[in-house]
Amino acid sequence: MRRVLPLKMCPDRRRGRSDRSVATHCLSKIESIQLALDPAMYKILLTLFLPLLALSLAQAYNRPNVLLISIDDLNDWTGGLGGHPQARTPNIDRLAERGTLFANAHCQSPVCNPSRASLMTGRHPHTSGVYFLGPDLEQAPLLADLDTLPERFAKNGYQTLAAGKLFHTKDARFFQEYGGSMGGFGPRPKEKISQPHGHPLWDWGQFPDKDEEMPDFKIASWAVEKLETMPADSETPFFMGVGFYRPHVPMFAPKKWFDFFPLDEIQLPEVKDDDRDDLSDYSIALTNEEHVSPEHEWVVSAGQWEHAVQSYLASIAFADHCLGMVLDALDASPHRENTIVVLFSDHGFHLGEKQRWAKRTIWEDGDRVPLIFAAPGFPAGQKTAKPAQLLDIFPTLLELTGLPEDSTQEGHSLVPLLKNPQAEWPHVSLSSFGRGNYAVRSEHFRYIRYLDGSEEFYDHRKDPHEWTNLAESDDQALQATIQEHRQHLPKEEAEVLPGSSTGHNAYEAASRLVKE
Ligand SMILES: [Ca+2]
Ligand SMILES: [Ca+2]
Repeated sequence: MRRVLPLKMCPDRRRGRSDRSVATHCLSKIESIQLALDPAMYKILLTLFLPLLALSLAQAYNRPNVLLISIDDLNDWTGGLGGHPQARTPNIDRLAERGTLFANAHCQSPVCNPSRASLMTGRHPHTSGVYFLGPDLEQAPLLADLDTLPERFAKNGYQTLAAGKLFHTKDARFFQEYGGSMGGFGPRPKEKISQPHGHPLWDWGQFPDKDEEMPDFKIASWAVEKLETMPADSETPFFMGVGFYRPHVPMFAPKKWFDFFPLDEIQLPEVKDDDRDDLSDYSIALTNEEHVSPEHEWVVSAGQWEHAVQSYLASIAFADHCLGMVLDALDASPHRENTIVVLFSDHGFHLGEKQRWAKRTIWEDGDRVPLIFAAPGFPAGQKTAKPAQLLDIFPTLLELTGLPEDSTQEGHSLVPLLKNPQAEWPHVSLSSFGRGNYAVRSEHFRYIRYLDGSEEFYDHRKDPHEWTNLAESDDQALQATIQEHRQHLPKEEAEVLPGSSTGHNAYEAASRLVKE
């Protein structure tokens, strides 16, 4: 007599076939066994295994698609996060209305490469040693052999495809199908528009003429076409990545996006002139020396502050429009009811706050990011202030899609918060910028400890701009709270893997202030 294999043991599963095709295949095998068995024995076997088979088939057929959308260098200037009163993000806001907005979400590193390497592998920078713009995750010994997020889904029967920037570079390595970067950071004019000196990408203004010339428009159009043409009754669910490049510099967008923000009506970020007086020399050096972004003093004296803020707002509005194209296509497609949508940015961005520009700080302006999960079957229109991390995305998606749990992941599944945004949540968010420099963000506080031992502590209930450093407060209750936050600092820290980058240079420059 031949033995009937439970579905989990069906050998076809090991040949990389989708759950759905495996289930169908196993069903046909069971049917063929009927012919070889005594009818009574067949009935007993059927009674034993049919419920299991039915469950497995239902799981395979119902496994949801994943649409993972990234917006590069977008800080909290969105409707739901309230980072800037003039931010225009109707599509980010409508996505938030469909799911849960994590209003206290933070990157693990305020630079593209380490942030995305961490998100895509589920490992902190202090585990991998990838703290800065280099090395690439494939050059990091601890990351090289791990599944990245799309690879894990591919191994579990998903069709994976992407266009634009999901990883820091070379996305084609990690997706089965890659539509291209479509021109990446986009076309540039023959001469710079606003910042004549400095890094070639550092510029802002109205350019080019039409949306159709923008890479993000092409990336959105690629996704629209895929959503329109992928059959709903496909055997395999999809994992689609859509990575937008704006508002990353150059902060260029066509004129019509600037017209929403007349220059003479621009509201500048709230900045306190003496904000840096309560910071350590190390803190200031790490976040300013050797950086490629323009100096705040130059931006102000050149009369460019309003124009740069306008350009960032216009770039966000344009990226949001491209997001809207994709959401419209999803809604018009048969995939709407069976697709989990996740939206994130890889880190924050300063536009003059703490007298500086761009990323590369572990303050709220450098770390806070939009993070939205809209998953079928979960409550909509929710917002939570519990601390969330970008490296929570990986385990959350495993749980939402019913893929096997991965205990090596360093993040936490956010599913309890998708069910109840007020759920008990013992976790904090941890960010770093170089070995020894960490920020611990809890529901109400940010604690920072730098390599030289200097500390900062901010109470977000009273001080959303992090103007008042309370680290040396005499208040005993507050000191006890600070001590609680210190407990979350990593106990083990990987060495900084070598590379050539702004982060490496700033870290090196600040190290002169560390006493032996
Ligand atoms: Ca970025
Ligand atoms: Ca201050």
